[in-house]
Amino acid sequence: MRRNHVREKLRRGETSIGTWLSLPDSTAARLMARVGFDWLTVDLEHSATNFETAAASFAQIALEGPAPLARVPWNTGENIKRVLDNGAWGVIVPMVNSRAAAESAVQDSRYAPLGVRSVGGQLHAPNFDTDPGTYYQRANDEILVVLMAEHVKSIEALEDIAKVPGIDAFFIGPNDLCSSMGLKPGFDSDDPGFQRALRHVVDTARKHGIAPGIHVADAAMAQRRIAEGFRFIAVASEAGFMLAKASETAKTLELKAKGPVARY
Ligand code: 3PY
Ligand code: MG
Repeated sequence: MRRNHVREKLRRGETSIGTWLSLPDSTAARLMARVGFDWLTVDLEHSATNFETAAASFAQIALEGPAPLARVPWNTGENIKRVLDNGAWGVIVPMVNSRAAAESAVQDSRYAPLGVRSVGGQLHAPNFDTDPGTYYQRANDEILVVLMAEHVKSIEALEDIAKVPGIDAFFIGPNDLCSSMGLKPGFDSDDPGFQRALRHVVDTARKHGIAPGIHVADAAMAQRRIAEGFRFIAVASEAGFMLAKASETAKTLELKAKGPVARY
């Protein structure tokens, strides 16, 4: 059975860099899987992607080498079970704002005796290049569990959340975090409260042996966040990269845009 290189890297304290897949398209997943990122996260929270398209994307990604991860639409057992059973190597769970929410996300991601994940599915084992029996035995050691800290409530509860065993990384969603603080959504803010929240996540995560993570807009911001101690970094998204390059080209050719484009 293949090892989850992202979980291994994070456990060694190394940095792991990936990106987001926002488009419901397994062909885009295949192409992005050859660029060099450690992992690709299929976003089922803010996209049109359904479980079927996600499963096709997980397969393409796993075949090319990176770890296929899934951001689930919400923290429920159904969502977590379906992405894992369809071949994701890990889950990124949005808006985990309490210890109880963290416990349920971890439990839903692990088979007994560590959790309550139900046994079944066809596509998990092939994505780890193994048979179902081996997968059921070893999945608890390989599945990556990332909880999102993207609300002031999560920042306030983080010390308590971090005590839940089995969390691999905390991942800051800067847009939602800004929004929950009454700030304009964005990847960064000069607001002292926002800056304090980021430091608190890095310090709390480190103290508990959890990797601190964050979504960034571009390579320069990724380098800055790595220097600040973040270890699990998502850079933009395939849609963001496509639009950024297309906009730059259109601008050079003095074509008129309809408006600014989204970056993730
Ligand atoms: C946010 O910025 O809120 C996110 O969820 C990024 O992934
Ligand atoms: Mg968010």
